[in-house]
Amino acid sequence: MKTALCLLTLNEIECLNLLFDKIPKPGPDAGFDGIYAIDGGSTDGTIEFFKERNIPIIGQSKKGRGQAFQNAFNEIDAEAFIFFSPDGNEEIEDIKKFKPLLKEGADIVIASRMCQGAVNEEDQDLLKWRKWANNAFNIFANLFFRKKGPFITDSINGFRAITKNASETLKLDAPDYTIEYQMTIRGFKHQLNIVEFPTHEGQRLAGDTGAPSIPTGIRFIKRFFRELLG
Ligand SMILES: Nc1nc2c(ncn2[C@@H]2O[C@H](COP(=O)(O)OP(=O)(O)OP(=O)(O)O)[C@@H](O)[C@H]2O)c(=O)[nH]1
Ligand SMILES: [Mg+2]
Repeated sequence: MKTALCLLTLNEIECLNLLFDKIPKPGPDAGFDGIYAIDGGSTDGTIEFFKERNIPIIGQSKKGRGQAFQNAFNEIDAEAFIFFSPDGNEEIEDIKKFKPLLKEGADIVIASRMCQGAVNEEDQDLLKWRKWANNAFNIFANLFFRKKGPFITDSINGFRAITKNASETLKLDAPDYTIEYQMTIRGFKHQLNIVEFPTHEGQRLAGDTGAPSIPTGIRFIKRFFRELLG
């Protein structure tokens, strides 16, 4: 199964300098066959970083993380896509866990920060606002859209994979950070086979978040109702 590792970047040079060399080279042991960057218009040297390493770069004429997913589906020749954010949140060691599950028949594979054996970046904190909000969005997705299959614990996480076939079925069009939520909800609606494994979420290594909590939370609420009414 020809699988593409898609690095999603918007001004991530500081983090790339810290972690890129830890990402394995494509091959059977790595769990992917090609590596690509989908870049949202970086101006901090991220693009030059990829060019120096001969990583194919897919640019974006339209802004947004969701748009980056759509560009990956449209422009990369692969049977499956693994999405990876190179900022420290996601465990490089887990990249190889997706392909075997896809080959076993999963349509979507999610690295979960919420299931047994997983770690969320807020687990050390007393007040886990983001985790609680994510759990609330997650429960609503399961409650309103899941028709069969197991309860999904992390319908929002970006560290995930999807087959080309599933991406075509779901016709995803969320332009922003709600793309994963839309993918999981539509996966439920189409009764796709969604599989999770536990992961450890790390802290962002450097740079700034592109997803401030309150505006992003409002987008999630709007996304939920659009999927419910649409
Ligand atoms: N291609 C592309 N990537 C983006 C865009 N917006 C954000 N990203 C990348 O998506 C990943 C996740 O974004 P973050 O800003 O880290 O969001 P987050 O993980 O919710 O927030 P943090 O807690 O700060 O890590 C990062 O690798 C970003 O560089 C975009 O418009 N296009
Ligand atoms: Mg992040």
